[in-house]
Amino acid sequence: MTTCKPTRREFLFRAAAMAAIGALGRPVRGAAPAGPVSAASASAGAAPGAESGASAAGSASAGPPAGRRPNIVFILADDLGYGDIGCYGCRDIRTPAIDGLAAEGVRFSQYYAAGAECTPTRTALLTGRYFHRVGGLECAIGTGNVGRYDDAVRLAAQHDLGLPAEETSIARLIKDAGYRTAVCGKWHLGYEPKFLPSRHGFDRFIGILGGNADYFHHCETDGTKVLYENDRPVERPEYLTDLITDESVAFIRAAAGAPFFLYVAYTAPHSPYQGPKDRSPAPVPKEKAEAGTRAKLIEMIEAMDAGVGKILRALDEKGLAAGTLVFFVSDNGGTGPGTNTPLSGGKGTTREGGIRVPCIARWPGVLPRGRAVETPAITMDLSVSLVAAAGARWPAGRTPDGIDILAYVRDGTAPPARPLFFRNRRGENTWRAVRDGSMKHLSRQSGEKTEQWLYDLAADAAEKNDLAAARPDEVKRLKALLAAWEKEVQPRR
Ligand SMILES: [Ca+2]
Repeated sequence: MTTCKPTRREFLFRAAAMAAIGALGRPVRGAAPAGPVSAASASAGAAPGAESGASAAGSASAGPPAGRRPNIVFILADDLGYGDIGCYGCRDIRTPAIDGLAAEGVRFSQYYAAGAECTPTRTALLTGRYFHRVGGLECAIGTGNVGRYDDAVRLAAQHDLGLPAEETSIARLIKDAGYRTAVCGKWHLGYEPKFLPSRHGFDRFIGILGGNADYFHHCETDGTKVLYENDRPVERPEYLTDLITDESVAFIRAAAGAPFFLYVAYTAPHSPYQGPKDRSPAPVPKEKAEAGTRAKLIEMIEAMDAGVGKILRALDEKGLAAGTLVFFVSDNGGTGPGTNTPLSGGKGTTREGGIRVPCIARWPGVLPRGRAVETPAITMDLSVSLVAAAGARWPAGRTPDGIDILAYVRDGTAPPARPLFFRNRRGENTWRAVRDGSMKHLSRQSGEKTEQWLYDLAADAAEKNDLAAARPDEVKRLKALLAAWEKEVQPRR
């Protein structure tokens, strides 16, 4: 494990950013929370004698009850929109397993993927930090290991497009705390051997290297086979969603002794749009890879939900459900035939539909049952909560950008106020956003042209009523926050 101390630039900038926020006439406490944490019952919290999770970013910790560290199953869907599972209001897709998970746990209504695309959010999840700090990962790595904006193009040419092993991965931290670790599913943090899961603390990996693959032939649109088992390519006949489920179930069934951290990274419902019965002799051709119908998307999400059900049953059958923290989350908003109702925009944008996504957590005896959580949260909060739950610790000097959000949910208290920041790049386009309290400023820069909008999400989650012209001072204040943040998260490479 590599310990990274903050650079002099980071240290100086943090001091400058704090001063800048103070100069804007606000106390140095970040943003007002946009919504209350639903009151958690006292009986649900407990966790007496919880060990410190060593979260440098939050004072509360939902660390493990003494002597009872949970297993962790973190299920990540791919491009699953806010409006496409039952417990978030969807009416044409049946998701009984995921809905059941929400009924037994908590459902976040204002959870944000850190990125508007796959690679950025996965980087934030594994590092617990804004992905912008790493460099080159502000856009999904393109099929065939292609960079899609200037920094990424440069790094790809150097064979450096991926998550460096020097970054602190939560899998590494959790493994070092005594867990067995596995990732089943989509990696998308670099194709080169030096970027593979084994370099980031995963004992086991089976899944695809890149952002998507044919669900039956497990190849990219140029024909490259990308299904790997650990560090080597492997041939398997299964529908990819079922393969990920079966491997996850097998890992759970084999569990013995040490607690485990299982990262289940479904590729559903990302394109190509293939249901479980769509096996064909040849892979989906490139020109048809992005074409999909709502009916096909429904098949894919329902197959994933069936997989979630099998994973939960495997926990039940092993008698592990009560001692396991389960997350179900999406990595960015829906696209194509997906929906983000009632939000606007979708994948690749910093409109709410691009970044506000489903997030469910179940931890029996620690989290309340069947509660909606309105508090805004972001990917790095989950990283911090996972590390705390495992009783793992962040290395000195490696400060995460999240808070232990589950501790606040457990206790029914509001976390410290803070702004949340977003920036997604692709080609000449850059989407930015900052949310502070209920106010959100977002912009789209395309070459020399920049458009901007201001919304009050408390009254207008659908982002229909642009307040930018009416409230120039608020625009100025939020842009200053964003500018300070952008300076602070400058990439390392
Ligand atoms: Ca995605």
